[in-house]
Amino acid sequence: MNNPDQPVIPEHTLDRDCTTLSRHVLQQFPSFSAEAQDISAIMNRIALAAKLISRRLSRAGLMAGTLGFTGETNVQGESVKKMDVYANEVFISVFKQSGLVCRLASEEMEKPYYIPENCPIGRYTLLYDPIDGSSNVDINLNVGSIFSLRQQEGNDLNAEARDLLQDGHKQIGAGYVLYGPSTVLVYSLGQGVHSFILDPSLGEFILAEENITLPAHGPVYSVNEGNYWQWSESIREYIRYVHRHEGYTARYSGALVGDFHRILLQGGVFLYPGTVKKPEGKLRLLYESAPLAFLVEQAKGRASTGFQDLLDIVPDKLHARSPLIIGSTEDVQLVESFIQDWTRRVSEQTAVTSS
Ligand code: AHM
Ligand code: MG
Repeated sequence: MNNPDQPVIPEHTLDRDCTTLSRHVLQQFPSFSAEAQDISAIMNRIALAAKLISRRLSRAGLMAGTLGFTGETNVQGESVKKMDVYANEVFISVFKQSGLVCRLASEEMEKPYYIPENCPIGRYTLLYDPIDGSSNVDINLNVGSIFSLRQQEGNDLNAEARDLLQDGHKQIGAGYVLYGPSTVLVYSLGQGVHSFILDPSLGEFILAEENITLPAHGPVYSVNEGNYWQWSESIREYIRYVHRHEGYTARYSGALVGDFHRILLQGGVFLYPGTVKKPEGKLRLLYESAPLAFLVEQAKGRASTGFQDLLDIVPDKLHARSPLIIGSTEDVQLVESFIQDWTRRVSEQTAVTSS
């Protein structure tokens, strides 16, 4: 019962406002260890990068030098946008002189970027896609940033970062930032998936939802159907199946982070399959697909290439690509069944023809 002599304090609101990202990260660890402090500091720097990028995006149409292309092409052969360059540099800047992260690797840089003053104290590598879905920047639609944290192994700083060529289970943590009507940060350190909303008046990410879990099935399928003509028959069969059955609805924004966020909260499946000419698909494993696979598994969903769990894939190079099917367990399984049935039928047919 309330004590009439005490002021009435809106406890719930205050507790909520005080559950900031850094406090939440520290709560993920059993003790206030050096590791806990390091990871909490790393997450704080990522949050700072997110705030800087969010601020620039919100003024993009008003400031000079924010919209459009630079005229350069990145290591992927894609045209670079001014916002890609800015966001890539923001991540580098926030980690300089931090003693936290020795090495950064991003979609926009051919080779990993070493920060000598942070090594060897900082034994982590941060992999990131600074602006995911950057074709949306110029039309004021949602974009994102994706990140993945790995332990740095070995001291061979000048080589090809071969220690990063390991499966997705090796990630210590992963997450993304969605720059939409509000700026949302979602992360996992292997103990559930948690989301935070940026409160611009406080300049803090405040807890929105803890331990997010996906339903086993959802109505949404999210795929670029303009690629229909390039797909193998297995994906076409799946698409014809959803067209002919009640209960499915299509949603596709052109930015993986936004499309994945919808699936995470409401269930369903996102797919970016390979094509006949490019069986590895478009999305990059280490800083796009694997971090989201890490999150989806923590949220009781699944991520697959069609043949195996995405987290089991070992990339052969830093910018390796992989097909991605990600979302609710039953929906991912349905897509896999089309791919695997078709592959089995083709190999049986080939066996008959060649015998
Ligand atoms: P980007 O990181 O260079 O922006 O490319 C990745 C994006 C994803 O966000 C999105 O799912 C996909 O590319 C869209 O590609 P497409 O236009 O072929 O559908
Ligand atoms: Mg991307």
